[in-house]
Amino acid sequence: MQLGFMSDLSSTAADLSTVQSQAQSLNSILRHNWNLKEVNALFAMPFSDLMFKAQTIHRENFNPNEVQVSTLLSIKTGACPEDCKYCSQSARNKTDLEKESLLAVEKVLEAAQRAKEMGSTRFCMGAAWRNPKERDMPYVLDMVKSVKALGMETCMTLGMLSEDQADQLNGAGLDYYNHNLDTSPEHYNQIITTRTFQDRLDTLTNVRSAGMKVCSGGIVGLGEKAVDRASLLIQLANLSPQPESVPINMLVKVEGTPLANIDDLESFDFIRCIAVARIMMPHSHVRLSAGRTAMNEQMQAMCFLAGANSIFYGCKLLTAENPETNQDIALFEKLGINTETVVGDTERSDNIVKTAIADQQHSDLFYNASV
Ligand code: SAM
Ligand code: DTB
Ligand code: SF4
Repeated sequence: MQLGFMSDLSSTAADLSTVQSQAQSLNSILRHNWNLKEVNALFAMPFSDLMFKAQTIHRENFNPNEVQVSTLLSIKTGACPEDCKYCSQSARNKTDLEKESLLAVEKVLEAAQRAKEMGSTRFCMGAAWRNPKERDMPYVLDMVKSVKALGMETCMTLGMLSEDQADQLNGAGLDYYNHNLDTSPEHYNQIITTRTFQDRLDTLTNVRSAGMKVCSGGIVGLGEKAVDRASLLIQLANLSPQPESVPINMLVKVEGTPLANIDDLESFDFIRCIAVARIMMPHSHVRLSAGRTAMNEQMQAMCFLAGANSIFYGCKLLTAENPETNQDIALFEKLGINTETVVGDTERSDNIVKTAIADQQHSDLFYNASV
């Protein structure tokens, strides 16, 4: 009788664990057919319920106490022909920015080495281009190969890419290509008119077909409506496969841009956006991206709770300020967060970097890059 009771109990426990694991896989299921009604409903959930759902999904897929850290470098700054209304680098915006030609590979490598020493695992190189010109390609390919040789993951964001350019970057070993959708298709024309939303999707297709990982997200706080944030996330989540990395940028308001004086986005709306991105893209790294200097530690902690598990690390983004590294280290310590590691061959990397720097010793620091 007792045995029977025990065996009933153990079969109940087995059933429970099956139900739990089914519930778990249902929670984390990857879907590419999200619709506005259900995403609006996620945004409308009571805050605590939304955070609980996002954190549950986060824990099913990631170590909740690990954050991936990437460092950014602007390899070509300003004088961009595009008209992105948020951007310090658009030639149409009258900002104080000093423009710079494409950096020499040696300079890029030095910055990557510093980033690596700081504990960054991915080095992201950004250029203020509509798209790279053919004459730029040998330089950027060289940058990819050299940074990769350090044992770091590489990422670039150079604007639109043709199929051939995407293949070349993939051939050089580029791991990730960042190209953001920026905002919803419905709000898009308020923000950029010099390239279409479809152009952006086409670049993402070229990146994916070439075999690279996709980093794509957007900006919030551009004066969009709540429904635009839902619509942007639908565009991202319904990509198949979903982007491996999803940067959610809070607008950095830059003097001289048309959005310099726009109203701040309510903090909870930003956190909700991270949580909904986590729920819709359970396997992606969601990056708490630009705008952290305007957030206090508590807000950033809420973003990690909502499922953000990547940040830009280092005191500068492309042109804007980012928190100082010692502030980030202190925050991670307070929260018990560790950084994700990438295993590489350090000795080999050190030799390659020394040779590459020696090779470059006599080259100019800048060359006359395309705008
Ligand atoms: N020129 C390339 C392009 O636009 O594709 C690459 C560099 S661009 C600066 C990369 C992304 O940074 C933009 O798509 C946008 O999402 C983000 N970004 C630029 N300026 C920003 C700002 N002021 N605040 C927040 N995000 C910004
Ligand atoms: C992304 O989504 N955010 C980064 C990166 N991709 C290239 C850029 C943020 C730029 C912030 C404003 C600036 O530094 O000029
Ligand atoms: Fe800025 Fe990139 Fe737009 Fe140029 S294309 S204005 S760099 S966001």
